[in-house]
Amino acid sequence: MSADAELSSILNRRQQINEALDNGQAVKPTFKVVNIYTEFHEFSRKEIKDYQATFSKYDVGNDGYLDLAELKIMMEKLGAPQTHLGLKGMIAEVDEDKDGKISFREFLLIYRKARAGELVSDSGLGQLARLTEINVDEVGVGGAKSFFEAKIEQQLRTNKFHDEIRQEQEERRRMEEERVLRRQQFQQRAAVFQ
Ligand SMILES: [Ca+2]
Ligand SMILES: [Ca+2]
Repeated sequence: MSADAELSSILNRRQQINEALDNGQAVKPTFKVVNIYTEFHEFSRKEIKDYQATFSKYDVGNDGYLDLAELKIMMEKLGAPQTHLGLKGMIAEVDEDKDGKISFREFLLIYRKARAGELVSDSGLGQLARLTEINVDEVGVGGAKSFFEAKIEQQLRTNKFHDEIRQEQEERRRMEEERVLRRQQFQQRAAVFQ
């Protein structure tokens, strides 16, 4: 859903609630509105739009889900056909609500896992992520692989960078504690001589 569509759906819902309340009707709780952009903060808006375009392209039935048949065709089109069991396994790996199909949110989980280095590169989902992440026609499958590995490496470097910052903060905190302790010891010794 685009940001505009998301906003208008929220506003519509609010309007419905207001009208229902005006008419003295009970308001049924709706499902939680999940903001994709907030939940997947590691992706830029552009990246999420690109993933959305990929998702829509293969959601041929246009119902907002990739079902097994659509995923099968998708993997064939990407040049990485999977067995029936393989396809079921791919869905199960991200099917958090267990409805047997992949919602857009679950689709994003694939890329989250891929970037965190949590997917085996040659597994079904690993191939899906790699082959859709970039334009394979432009760089070829080999280029796609190295591009994707570079992306994972970049992510790991970012994590390492954060680790280093944490370590530095920890080190500073420890030194400050030692400084306080030394001053206390000094003051105690000084008190003895007073
Ligand atoms: Ca569908
Ligand atoms: Ca699902």
